[in-house]
Amino acid sequence: MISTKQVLSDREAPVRKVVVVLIKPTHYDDDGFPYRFARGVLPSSSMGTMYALTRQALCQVVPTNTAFEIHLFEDGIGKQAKRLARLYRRFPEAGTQLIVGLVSVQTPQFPRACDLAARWQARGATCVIGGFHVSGSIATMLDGIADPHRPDIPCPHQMPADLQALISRGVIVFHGEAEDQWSNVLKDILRGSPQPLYRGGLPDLRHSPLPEFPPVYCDRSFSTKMQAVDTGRGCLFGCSFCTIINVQGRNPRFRDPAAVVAYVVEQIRRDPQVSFFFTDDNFARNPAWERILDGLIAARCGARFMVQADLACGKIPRFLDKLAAAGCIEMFNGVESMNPANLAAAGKRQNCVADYAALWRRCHALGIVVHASYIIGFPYDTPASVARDVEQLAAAGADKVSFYILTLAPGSEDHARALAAGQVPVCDGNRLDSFHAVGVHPRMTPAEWQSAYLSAWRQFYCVKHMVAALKRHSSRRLRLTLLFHHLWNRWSVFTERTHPMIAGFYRIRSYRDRRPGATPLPFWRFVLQEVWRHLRYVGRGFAEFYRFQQVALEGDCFKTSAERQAELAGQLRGIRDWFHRTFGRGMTRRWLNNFWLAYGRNRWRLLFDPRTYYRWHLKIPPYAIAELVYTIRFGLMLVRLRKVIRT
Ligand code: B12
Ligand code: SF4
Repeated sequence: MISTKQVLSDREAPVRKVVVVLIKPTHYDDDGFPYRFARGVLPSSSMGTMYALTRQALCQVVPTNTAFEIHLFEDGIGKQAKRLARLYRRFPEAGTQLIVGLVSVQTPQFPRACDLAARWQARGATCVIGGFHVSGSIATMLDGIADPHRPDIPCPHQMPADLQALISRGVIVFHGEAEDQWSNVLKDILRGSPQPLYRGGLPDLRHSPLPEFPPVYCDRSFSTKMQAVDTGRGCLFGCSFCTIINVQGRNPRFRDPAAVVAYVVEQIRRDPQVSFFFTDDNFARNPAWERILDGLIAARCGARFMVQADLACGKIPRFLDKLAAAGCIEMFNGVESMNPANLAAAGKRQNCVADYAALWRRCHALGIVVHASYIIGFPYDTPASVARDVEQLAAAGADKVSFYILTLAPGSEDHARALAAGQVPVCDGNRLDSFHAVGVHPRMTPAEWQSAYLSAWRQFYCVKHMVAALKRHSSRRLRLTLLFHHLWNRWSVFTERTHPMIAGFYRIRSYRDRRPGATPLPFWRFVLQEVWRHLRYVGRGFAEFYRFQQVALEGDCFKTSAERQAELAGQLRGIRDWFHRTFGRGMTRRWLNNFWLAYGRNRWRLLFDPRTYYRWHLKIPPYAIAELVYTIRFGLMLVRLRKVIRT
């Protein structure tokens, strides 16, 4: 335990070193454990940006005779959380001024960020919090939205209570973007006279630094070599559930296109396997899109990237062709709903459902994977309408769909209106993570709403739709990538029971790190839960592996399999056929999967009524041998394809 006296005396020592710790908080699961994984998926562009800005600012504001250190940590990644805990124990440190930045805190992460701030304050740190929760809440609850196209958005003009509580605890609240103001905040902290609230506003991005990632941050912490970077911010549309327009504005601002191209080329020179995610919410409406794409085409750097764009982007002359020529492999489209009445209610007027199929066919022809987002919980949604929409999405040509639950996020027009009407559900932000049904829906109970969401994932990621999506693409590399994404989505939702955009690889739970105030959990119960969780991993691992094999084989991911599929269709027809299927040139899993499913359906009857069901048991050995042979053959195929898989 550190005493207050010690913290104070360490603070009073002359400052010889400044340590800035940037932390991206995670959020808590329903049992109060932080969502934390052995490996994450993507390095955070917000962390990269804040690192670059902090390095630049400290060079300006720290006196020359004072050293400085910057540390970056993802609270949601096991290895980094351990390093963070080690660093935490180092403080208070005599002669060191400690500043902790809680970075890119979204609404679900806000409770965790508050807990982290309290812990670090106890070690003598000055804490600053920024990100979408703070900026969105202040925009709609304190400042109010002045937008002639969206008049009469109500605003109480009061500092939101959760932020006021933080300020009164001495945490500095940062509203807006850090580019122009962060150095002033650091200067004030070093002088010992920080303000409680800073406003970064909407800076001109043309010459602001691009993200930088120190090697120690990326070191074996992420499973992909994808770098997230924004080439612009803001969106010109006006969807009522969206926070982005109220935080980043409706006049898109953009980075210098030449700087973006030079950045991409430099990153590829350093590591040819790197790919990019341009995180702009609407790349198609970045006024500099054409200059960026032309630059990438001219650079011939072999860039591969994904973008987000609206569903009317196909109407922009040259956009799709140039996108593909520059190396786009995936486009994320905000479909949100297939029901025009829902789209009208959400103010999403740019989406025309009848045009989706044609746009997506063009994407497929250009070798771009179509990733759609679909939100469940609009006023006209019912479980049946959602199921119909999912079929429609698959038929229109969506290769991947990310499903979300409609969430009243602070900072959105919907939230502001609900607040004025006294209809904001009582819930802490932790559950506003877009995969928990929170609040009241006019046509679904909370349980129906949650189950419509889970059913949508199950329905879209069935073997039939996954195979159809793979077959739309002529490039085998793209088919394999898509296959892994499908597998990833299934694993995150059904095994990790979270959202693919939050999940990482292999969940880690620590008994000691729980949300303050969570229901007490005896240690023996925790151990039992952990044992069950790992047994589940094994069971689900097998199930997904066999499903994965079937999709890979039927989706023509391997050269030899396609032409033999038809031959091996139907049920097993005797010993010769078994040899042919097990050791022959072609492979298909349908007959094996059908057998195991039928076997599983008999459940306990197979044990308790062996006389009637003995035939089933007799059938097991040939199927089991075939299974073993398939596993080996499939493993060898993957080894042969390891280069493609690695990229
Ligand atoms: C890319 C992205 C993702 C990527 C992240 C990729 C990556 N690792 O970088 C992925 C797909 C993983 C993702 C996931 C999710 N996302 Co997201 N995401 C975005 C998106 C489109 C861009 C984020 C970004 O990189 N911005 C660029 C950086 C530089 O901006 P920034 O983070 O805002 O930081 C600036 C300021 O906020 C400020 N600032 C931030 N932190 C700090 C700290 C200090 C100390 C200071 C001084 C300043 C400061 O200065 C920064 C520089 O200007 C935003 C929308 C948007 N336009 O920002 C949504 C957004 C942030 N996501 C959102 C959501 C809801 C989620 C998910 C919960 C969705 C889900 N169910 O899975 C998850 C949560 C994941 C997680 N644990 O963080 C919401 C948040 C809403 C809210 N009110 O909190 C947003 C706003 C989108 C929306 N629809 O409204 N997301
Ligand atoms: S198109 Fe996307 S980013 Fe733009 S306002 Fe609508 S939801 Fe927000």
